[in-house]
Formats: sequence, structure tokens, C-alpha cells
Amino acid sequence: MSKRAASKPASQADPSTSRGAGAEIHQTTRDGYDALTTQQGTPVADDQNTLRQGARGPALIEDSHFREKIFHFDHERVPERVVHARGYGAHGFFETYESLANLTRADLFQRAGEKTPVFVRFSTVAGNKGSFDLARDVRGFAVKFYTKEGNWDLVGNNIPVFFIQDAIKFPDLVHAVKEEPDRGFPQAQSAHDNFWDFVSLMPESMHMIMWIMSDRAIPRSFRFMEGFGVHTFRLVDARGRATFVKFHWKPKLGLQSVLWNEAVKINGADPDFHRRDLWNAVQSGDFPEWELRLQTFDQAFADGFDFDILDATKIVPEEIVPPKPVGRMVLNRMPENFFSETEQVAFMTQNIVPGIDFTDDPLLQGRNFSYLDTQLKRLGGPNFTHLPINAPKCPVHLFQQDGHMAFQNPKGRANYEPNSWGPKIGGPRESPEHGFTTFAEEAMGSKARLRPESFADHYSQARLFYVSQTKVEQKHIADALTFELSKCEAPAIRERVVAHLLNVDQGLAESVAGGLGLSKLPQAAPAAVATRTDLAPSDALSILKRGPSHFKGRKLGVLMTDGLDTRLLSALEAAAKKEGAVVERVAPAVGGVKANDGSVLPAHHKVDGAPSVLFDAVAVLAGEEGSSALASLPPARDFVTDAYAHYKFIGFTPQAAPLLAKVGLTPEHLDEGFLELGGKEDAEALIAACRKLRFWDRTNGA
Ligand code: HDE
Repeated sequence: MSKRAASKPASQADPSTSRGAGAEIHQTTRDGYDALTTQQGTPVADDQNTLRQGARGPALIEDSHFREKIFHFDHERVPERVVHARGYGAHGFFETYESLANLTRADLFQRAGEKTPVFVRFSTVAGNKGSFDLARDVRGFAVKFYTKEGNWDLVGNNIPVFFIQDAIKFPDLVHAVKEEPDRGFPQAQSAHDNFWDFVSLMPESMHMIMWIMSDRAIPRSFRFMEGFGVHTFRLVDARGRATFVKFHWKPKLGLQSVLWNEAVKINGADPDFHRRDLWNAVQSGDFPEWELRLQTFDQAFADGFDFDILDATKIVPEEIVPPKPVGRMVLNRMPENFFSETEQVAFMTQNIVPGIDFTDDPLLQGRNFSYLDTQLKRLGGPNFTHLPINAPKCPVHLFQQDGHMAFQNPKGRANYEPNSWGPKIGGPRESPEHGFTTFAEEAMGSKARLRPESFADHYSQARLFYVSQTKVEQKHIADALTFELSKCEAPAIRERVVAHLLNVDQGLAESVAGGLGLSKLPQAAPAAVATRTDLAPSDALSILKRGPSHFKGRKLGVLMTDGLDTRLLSALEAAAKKEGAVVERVAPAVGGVKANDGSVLPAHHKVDGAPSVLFDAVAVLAGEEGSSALASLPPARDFVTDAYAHYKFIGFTPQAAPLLAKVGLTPEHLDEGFLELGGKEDAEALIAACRKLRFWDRTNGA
């Protein structure tokens, strides 16, 4: 183009045809699109070129469309959450099984079958917004119930205890775990000196450390993890009688985690593994579901515990107080816009409804102070409840007004109370019969900064958690501790942590000390209260002891080659479908493979981009034609090697033998986790075997 010629954008309509036409013409383009407008609604004629003085001249300040567009772009970001920055949400409903009127007056629990809309946001804690999903971390599990009597936010985690007992230590904990301030790394991981330095000086964190070093901290996906309200709350009935309650979410699909070696690789192969999983499940109609269960007990019962129910580093074992199912939550709709909903949602622990109340847990009390503050900072003003995701779905009547971005100011003349304008225009009034009333707890004592004696036992429940695990799970905890502490540069920090582990379990401490290459065991850390070794192990604390007996909701990765038997693939897909599982096809090229009947079978993934860590089980459906080429393909070799190392079930056709042999899996090495596939029955047998999820009997896995 000549330097002097002005470019005429394709979208620029001929002014003679559009001028003077009716309003509808301004709202749509000639080819049927909505007309692009400015924020003020003015139709835009040219969105390709800034307004200039001559084709090659300077930009003009009167270009308000450009100014508005860039101004808005420059302000697209709001501060990310200080913690739980990386999250993913979904809409759904909560359905009450039966009336709980005997326990609480909370409206959502009054009627069997009542459905309450919810929005849930899952998150990691330590990483920034752009970090990867499979960080070793506690997961946030925050639920906003839009009840008929206001929003109730149950802002929980997938681990039922916390690192600290008093909210005043939260900034220290978070500073310690996040990137070190001088260097700005490591990101989204606790494997560094500052975190373990803090932990080693805070014995109250030991119980949480057991959980966070367990496989709970690397869940297979949000759909396979539990949720907990963590603190003890209160339910209050219509007569004002209170019962203590702990909230539990149980995933219908069962619990499942990945191995650390898988987590590391998933983060590279698909950093969005968890969000993609939730998106795919909901979009395909496989709606994830959790059951809400309540542990309830009264003061007299609580007095019988040897720990304090106000201490968030303690659990009430499920064997002592079995959680009672009271309803189910189904997530059935993804947000239409990630920012508007998942980013702008503002959870606050202080959002409770009549019939639910707090306890004096010092962590909860501190949280109730913090969340409002954080929303003001993040969302920029006091009117964030006007955003659709935060707005209650019940009537809201109040005298609060104005402020940034107010778009629901109260109507009418009365904006104060008392007034004498009468019910029609005088605005709302308080309702003592129905309104929220705080449980009338007696409180006494002098003002002081004190930690109660009843919070002093830091090791007994850490030990309880450890001894309740299977051998495989115990090894994972020891390996995780060894890995994390090996990343600490200061030997004194490693030793201090081992000194605490000696109060948890001698074998665990020895194993970690051995893994770290400590020349001798340190002295056990001084303990305010001796560790109880007589607590009955709790199977509910183990993932593997309660593994699912189905493969539903899981994913089989099928590596295909040219010449594969289409009937076998169909049989495998049918068996998986019957089970409620998903099959994804992987091939040397994403265009697919040519099957033995001449048909072309498209693939979901090229093998380089779909390592076996993305699947719960795999099958290698090689055919004659593709067999030897597959064996010489490095990512195909990794596909099998990893599946083997990760204890996965592996289906294979005889033509896969060259690939298996290439990675040392000659026939004498194939254990019962390998299933040869010939026909329909074998396909069904593979899916049936996969119900165990992993073949733990394999002796030399990762
Ligand atoms: Fe939070 N926490 N927290 N927290 N928390 C936040 O609020 C805080 C704690 C939890 O998906 C912040 O909106 C303090 C325990 C979840 O949007 C902030 C203390 C548990 C989410 C905050 C805790 C949680 C948050 C940051 C110590 C499990 C994400 C952004 C007393 C029961 C919610 C925000 C979402 C978020 C403060 C401890 C769960 C700064 C002071 C214990 C799931 O307000």
C-alpha cells in the first residue's frame, strides 16, 4: 500500500446507505451482527484504526472510542486474592433430604426436597492466579447458598483442620508459605526454607502437616475430594436451643488422589487439569455431587473430648460422632463468564443466616473480621453485593445507599429510620420474630492475650492421622516430607521438623531422617502434652481404605495405531460408557489412525500432548501396521512407562508387545495389572479391573 493511501476497513459501511435509516439498522450491521458500540452506546464505525491527522500523522486526542477502549483495558485487572487466588467455580443446587427443624431454624433445612441455589469455588491457597492446579496444597471448598433468608457462605477447605489456632498468626503463615520476598520464588509450593522454618517453630501445625503431606493435598480433581467447614459452628432451633455442628461434604464419586510423580508431570502437561476436569464433567452432563453430612453434639458431649472443640487443629473422629447425611449438592452449570462470577464472587464467613451461628473458635472469629476487608480491597467499594454473583436471591430492603457503583439504591423518600411515613413509603423495619438473633452465649473473663491450656496437645491427633493410613499412604507421607525438607537449604530446619516428627511416630521420623541423610536422630521436640498413643485409628481418615468400587467419572486413555481393531475399540468405549467413564483417544497424530476396516478414527490428542498421567487407566490398542512405529516413538514409550510406574491398569493388544518390550516390559514382567485385550469380554474385564483404580501390588512403582 502506498504510504499516502488511507486504509478503508472492510466494516466501514457506505454512509449513504446507513444515514437516515431506522433505529434497528443502527443496532445491527448489514451482515446481521449486533452493531459494535462504545460504553455509552454510540455505534462504532471503525474499530481497526485510531483517529489520525492524515494517514501517517499523529493520533488525535478527540478519539474517544480509542481512549475508552484502552482506558478500560488498562483497568481490566482487580487485585487477585491474597490467598486462594487460583480458583474455579460452578453453579448448582443444594437439596435438603428431610426437615432439620429439631436442630435449626435455618430456612433451607426446613422442608424435605427444598432446593437452594448454590455457587461453589474451589481453589488452591498458596499459588498466584496463574499457577498450576496440581500444587501440593490445601484446596478451598467455598459454597455460597442463596437461601430465602439470605446468603449463607460455608467457606471451607478439603482438609478438616488448619495450621494455626489463632487468626493473628495467619499473615505469618501465608507470608511463610508464599514466595520468599527477596527472590519472588518458589511459587505455589511449600517446599522451601521459609515455610518449614515457620512450621518447625509452630508445633500446633503438626496435625495439618500430616494432612498436607498426605495425598489429600494432590487430589485427582475437585470432583473427588471432601470438603469441611473446619470450625465448630452452632445450629440454633426456633426456641433458641443450640447444638454444635461440624460440616462435611462427601463426594459421591469417592475420594481419589494422584501420586506426587504424576502431579509434577500433570502440571507440565496440563496446568489446568482440575478446571478442565470440572468444565468437561459439567458440560457433558456428568454433574458432580456431594452429600452434606453433619456431626452434631451438645456441650456435655463436647466436654468429654480430650481436646477443645474451639481448636481448629482438631477433628472429631467420624467413628465417635458419625456424620449424618442431610442433603446433597449438585453442580450443574458452569459460569457464563469466569471473571464476573468466579473472580468476583465474594465469600465471607460472616455470611450466616438465622438458625446458624458461630462459636468462639479464635480462628473463625478472626476470619469473620478479615473477609469483609478483603472484598473491599479486591472489589473496590462497598457495593459488591450488587454484583449478580454476590446478590442474594431473596428480597433485600435496607437504608444503606450510595458509594461506588451503586445501582440498586433504595427507592422513595425515606432513607432513614425511625421515620413516620408509614409502611408504604417509610421503608423496611426490623422483625424481632424472624430476624437473625445471636445465640445468647454466656461470656466471662478478663481481657487478655491467652492461649487456653485445652489447646496444648499438638501431636496426638497428628499421630492419629498417621496411624490411620494404609502402608502405601504412610509411605507417601514420609516421601513428601523427605522431598519437601530436602528442598530446605538450612540443615537446622530439617532437623527441627524431624524433632517434631519424633513426637508423632518414631518410624515416620526415622524414615524421613534416613531420606534426608541425617547422621543421627535429633532429640524429640519438647511437648507441652505427651502424645497419646491409645487413640483408636479412624478409617475415615484414609483415602485408600474407603476407595470406590467403580470407575465412574474416571478417564481411560486409549493409545491407538494404524491397523487397530475397530470392534475392540467400540467394545472398550461401550464398556466404559456403561460404567459412566470417559474414553479419550490418543494417537501418533491428532488426525487419527486408519483402522483395520479402512475407516479413519480421529483422535482427541497427539500422544506428545497426552501423557498417561492425564488418565486413570490406559489401553494400548496397537494394530499390525502401526506396531513397530509405535515402539520407536519416545512419547509412546513414556506413556507406558509412566502408567506402569503409577500403578495403573494397562490394557494391551498383542501388537503392543514391541512397545512394551522396548521399555523392559517383556511377558515375564507383566503383572495382574496388565490385561491382554482380544474381544468384548476382555474390554469389559479391563473396565472391571479399573474399579480398583490402581494396582498397588505392583512392587516397583514410583
Ligand atoms: Fe481464608 N481467606 N482465612 N481460610 N479462605 C480468604 O478472602 C483468612 C482460613 C478460605 O474461593 C481471603 O476472599 C484468615 C481457613 C477459602 O473466594 C481472606 C484466616 C479456611 C477462601 C482470608 C483464614 C479458609 C479463603 C482471601 C485465618 C478453611 C477462598 C480472599 C484465621 C476453613 C474463598 C478472600 C474464595 C479466602 C482470610 C483461614 C478458607 C484474606 C484471616 C481456616 C476457601 O479474607
